[in-house]
This record gives sequence, structure tokens and C-alpha cells, in this order.
Amino acid sequence: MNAYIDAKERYAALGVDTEQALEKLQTIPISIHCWQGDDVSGFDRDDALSGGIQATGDYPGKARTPEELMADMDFALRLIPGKHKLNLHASYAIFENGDFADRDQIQPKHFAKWVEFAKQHHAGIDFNPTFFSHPMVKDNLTLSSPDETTRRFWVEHGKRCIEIAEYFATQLGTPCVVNFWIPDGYKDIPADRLSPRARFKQSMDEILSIPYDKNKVLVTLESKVFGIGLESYTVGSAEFCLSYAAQNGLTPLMDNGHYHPTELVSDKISSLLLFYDKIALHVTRPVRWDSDHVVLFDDETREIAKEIVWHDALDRVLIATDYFDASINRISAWVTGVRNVQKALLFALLAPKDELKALQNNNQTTKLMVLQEELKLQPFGAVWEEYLSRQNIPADYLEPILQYEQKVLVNRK
Ligand code: RNT
Ligand code: ZN
Repeated sequence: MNAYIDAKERYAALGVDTEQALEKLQTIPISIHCWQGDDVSGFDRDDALSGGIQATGDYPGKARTPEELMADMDFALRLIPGKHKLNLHASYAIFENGDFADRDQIQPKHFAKWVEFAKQHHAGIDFNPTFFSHPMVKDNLTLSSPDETTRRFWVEHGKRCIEIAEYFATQLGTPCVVNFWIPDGYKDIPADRLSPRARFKQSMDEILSIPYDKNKVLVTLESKVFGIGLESYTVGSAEFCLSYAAQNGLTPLMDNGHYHPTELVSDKISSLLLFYDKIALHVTRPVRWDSDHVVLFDDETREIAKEIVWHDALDRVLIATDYFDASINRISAWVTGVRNVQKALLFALLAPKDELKALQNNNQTTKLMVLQEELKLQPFGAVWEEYLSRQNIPADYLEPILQYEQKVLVNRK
């Protein structure tokens, strides 16, 4: 018997419609981060990665130019089912014929090539100002710097990024999510925790004072608990970002590597859904710290997906990936991580959620546990493979990637 037909019947016996789940999954866009392909290097300068984040490993084949990064992304997208968005950083500006512009002066034209690339893929673009890997990051501070020249430079950068985001939205006919994350913080105990946050607040007010179309540009604010070398204090803490977003009509962004290890983003989603129209996520895998490992089909990824799907919040949660592993084939990292987010979503779609919620409400906690455990052993793989085959995507992605590695990646020395 066909494995999918069998799976369909087994799920139907539990009250789950696999066809409905497959339909739904196709409609969920994921904002795929460009920075897995080149270890967050970008193209605008040669500075080392800074800002308390680190890509570790030296696997061959890192993309060195816009052409290489686009070719690699193109290859990865062929192995990822569905229609998605491209997530860019400002540091991926493309300067042609020596037309360099610093971060406070970048313009839409520096991203025209990306628009072309997105059009070829029928994809929208999301965007991120790059407040790191730049000499104007002074003493690990940007928008919260006490040095007015530094602070102004980065305020201008933020404004330019909103303008570029609006350009993406206009060109591509899809809203652009522009995510603000600053690395600002102190390694050791500060004397003044308030003033940097007051300056960050002031800087965000200044950036957001430029006119922009709120239907086209959706501003998100990402918090963080600590960074490498910034262990004692980060300016953009959870409380700061949530409060600022709430007061200013922004969308909060939670990265699941940005909390204390026992805190789970899966437990935070429902609270934010009650207070915000939309929320945004960076899906990653922190191993002991915010290490940005490739996303796996693991408990927390499934739990995050469950919170989105079971609360019917797919149109309110903006899902993006954010990880960077330089120790394995980077294309496989892209495909594995994005597919795992999709698998987690499918897994959540393949559950009798109403029955499970009723069990909770009737305090039938024994049955609730047993049923949730049984769901793990349903023929989920057959449904996933059916999804891939309907989208003409090969289930085996390792072989083509290894061929591409031999043909293309190993030649990048
Ligand atoms: C850093 C944040 C941030 C970055 C990217 C590159 O801890 O997660 O989102 O990873 O912007
Ligand atoms: Zn992030």
C-alpha cells in the first residue's frame, strides 16, 4: 500500500485531515536569512564579524561575492518546498563600479540586484540594518552611544534602512519586515544602566520620525539577554524592546537564542499574541549559549510551531530563520534548517488540537499526555514526503548538495 494513503487513514482515525494540513503548509512563508551562506560577512566591508555574535568553523565553499551567494541561495531554494521571503542585511549592499556608500548613506540602488534576484524567485524581501562589523561601532555601542557622532551615524543608518525597506515593498508588491537589533552592551557591571537605554529610546524615536508607509514597512525590534564580550548588560533587553514596541506600535521579535537557557520562546508566544497584533520570530538553535546552530526537528522547534498553529496565529506570526554554521556545508545548513521549521509546522498541523485542548479543560491530563506521546509515533514522515513530492522537491537533498560542493564549492579557495 502507498505509504501516504496509509498515513492518511491513520491520521483520519485520530480525527486529523492530512490533505488540509498539506494545503495549509504551502501557504506559510518563511523569511530565509541570506547570512548562512557567507558566515555573516556581507559585501560592504572587510571587517571581522563583531557585535557579540560568532560564526565558527572553516568548511570550504563560503560565498565570497554577491554572484556566489545568489547562486548558492538559488540552489538551496530548489531544495526547499514552498514560496518564501528573502531576508537581507544592510551589509549585503552591492556596490558596482566603485560606487561605495557607507552605512549612513546606502540607497535603494545598492540593492537593485537583490530585487532582481527576488523577482526571479517570486519572493518578497525582508531587511535588517547592520549595527555591527563596522568601525563606527565605538566601544561596542551604536544607537546607545554617549558619543553623539557615533549615535548620529547609526540613526542615519536606521533611517536609510527604512527607506530601503519601503523600496523593497514597492518593487515587490509585498510588505517588508525591517528588523532592528543592536549589539550594544557592556562586558562588565555598568555604573549606569539607564542612560544607554534612554539614548537607544531617543535614537529609535529619531529613526521612526521619518515618514514611511506603515502598510509597506513593518518595523520589528529584537531583544537579547547577552552577547559574547557583552555578558553583564545589553541595552536592548527584553523589557526594553517589548515596552518600546508596545508604546510605539512596533512588532516585537523574539529570537529563541536570546533568553536564559531555561526560558522558552514557545512559552512566550501566547502572551505576546494577547497584546500585539503581530509578532515576529527568529528561529535558531542555541547550544549552551546563543550559538546559532542549524535548526533541528527538535522538541522546542515543534513546540514553537505548535503554539503558532494551534492558536490559529499563522497570519500573525512572522517566521524567519536566523543561524549560521560555518562547520558544515552551508547549503545543507540552509536546507536542513528551513525544512525543519516546515516539518515542525506540519507536525503541529497533524494533530487533533481541539480534542487535546478539551482534554486539558476537562483535566484529563493522563489521556492528554498519552495521546501527545502517541502522536509522535504516527507516520509523519510519509506525509512530509508526500508534501515534497507534490511540490516536485526531492526528498534526498544530500546527494545534489554534495555534487554541487564538488562541482562548485571546492573551487572557492
Ligand atoms: C544576534 C541577532 C541578530 C543576528 C542577525 C545576523 O544575536 O540574533 O538577529 O543574528 O541579525
Ligand atoms: Zn536573531
